[in-house]
Amino acid sequence: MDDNTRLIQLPDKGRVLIFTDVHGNIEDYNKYLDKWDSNDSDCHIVIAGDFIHSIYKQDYSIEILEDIIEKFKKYDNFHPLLGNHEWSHIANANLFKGTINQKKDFEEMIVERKSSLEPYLSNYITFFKSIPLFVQTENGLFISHAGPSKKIETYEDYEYVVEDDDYYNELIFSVVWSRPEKDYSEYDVSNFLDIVKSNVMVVGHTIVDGYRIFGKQMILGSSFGSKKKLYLDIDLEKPINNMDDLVGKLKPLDG
Ligand SMILES: [Mn+2]
Repeated sequence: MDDNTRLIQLPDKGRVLIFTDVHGNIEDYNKYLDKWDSNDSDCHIVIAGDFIHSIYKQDYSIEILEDIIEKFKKYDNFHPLLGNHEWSHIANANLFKGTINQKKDFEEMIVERKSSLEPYLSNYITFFKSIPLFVQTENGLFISHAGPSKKIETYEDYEYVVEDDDYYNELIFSVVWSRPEKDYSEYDVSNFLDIVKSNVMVVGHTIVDGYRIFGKQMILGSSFGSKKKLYLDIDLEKPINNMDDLVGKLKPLDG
């Protein structure tokens, strides 16, 4: 499979930092970014989706998004992934947290800050369409915002998700929305990892305090909803063969 924008493949060289779900929290965002050496091209950083949409009054989603757009253009070692909150704008799909329509709130915030919705929203959507869904590392790790999707049953299904540019089908919906237990089992995680030929995977999306292990999957809690905020700091030259190898790479945001 060729490298394209939906799948980033990292070689067995250097280091990768992974954090997720900052949801407009610029304090956490800046602290994670401070841990990254942008000028070292072998030092990668993965933001595993849902960097926009806060339910709090102090919502810095636009500031974070514009910083991510700038860094994505500037650095080849900067990898923001598509989450369901970014996807909601591509698909023009309302997204509710309780009674709050976060897609609509975000659009209203654009108007407030910029005094018009366009061309800003269209530019943001173009950006969301340009970012990857997955990062896979040579040393055994697969990174995604959510999932795996149970609808990916074969390598051909996976190839279709990676190479297609349609954002409106059920398959993409399930890739950015699927949650453990409700939408997939530990067996489904193993089956997906066999298809993509990785050893373990890491996702965000579902709120956990710090992290949770679900079979061969780690659910990471880096910011939103997590009291114990954690990120991963991985040496790409050492193999990640199992969950113990991955758990050993967890670090606290503060400390
Ligand atoms: Mn999510």
